[in-house]
Amino acid sequence: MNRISEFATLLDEAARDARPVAQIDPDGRLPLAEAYAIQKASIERRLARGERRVGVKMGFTSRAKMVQMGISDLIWGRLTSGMRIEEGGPVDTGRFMHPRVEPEIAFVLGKPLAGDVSAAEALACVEAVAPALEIIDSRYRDFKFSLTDVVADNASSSGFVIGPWSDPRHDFGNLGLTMNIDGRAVQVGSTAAILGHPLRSLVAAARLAAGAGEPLQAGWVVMAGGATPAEWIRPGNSVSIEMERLGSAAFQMQ
Ligand code: OOG
Ligand code: MG
Repeated sequence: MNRISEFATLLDEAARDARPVAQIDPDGRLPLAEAYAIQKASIERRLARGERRVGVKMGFTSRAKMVQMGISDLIWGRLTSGMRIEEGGPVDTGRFMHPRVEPEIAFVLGKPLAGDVSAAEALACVEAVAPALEIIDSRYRDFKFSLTDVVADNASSSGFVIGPWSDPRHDFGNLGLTMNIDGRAVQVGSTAAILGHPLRSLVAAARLAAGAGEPLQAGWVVMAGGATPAEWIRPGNSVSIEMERLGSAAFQMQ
């Protein structure tokens, strides 16, 4: 087995069994392209188990997240059907190691979108936008990683919850939001924290996904990235995001 499939298997099994592993590249020696190849190979193992590819997630698109995790490069990961959590529904905590949650905005595409596009071209391909929550659960011990570690680990993605879809023609570039745990607002922010406007995250997703030979497809979801720092979550927590005009999304940690 070569290094790529070896690390892909390690990370996929860590996620599947909810058992954290040591960092694979603590000193950041691995080429970034190899880290993305590991990510791709680990997602292929999920697809081989019957999950479907449903979109892309962006990471470190806000300063708050970059500062929290000490990484200042934009990264992306692959979303599969197994990561989708029903809005309002219970989430089995046993599938996580040390989960965190962050408030995001999600796009669903009505048309394929690829390459170097303008914000206007990207917007024309968006069918709808929605408030969303992402559950991240790094496969590395103590949630510690280098840039290449987290890229190989599919940008820590573990679950995502999407609220009601809205018409994207009303500007969503500066919508106030709160993230609540057990009825208490634990983070307050705005969609403007995501690269100044979340559409910029979609533009980057179109470029990066096409560059990897996997252009964004009609029907795919794109998660724009956390607007605030992430918060730890535990069994029993009730978690929600409330976004100005777009409404709310929630889940319950069982
Ligand atoms: C990496 C994932 C970053 C975001 O929205 O910025 C991310 C991590 O923080 O573990 O999902
Ligand atoms: Mg995120």
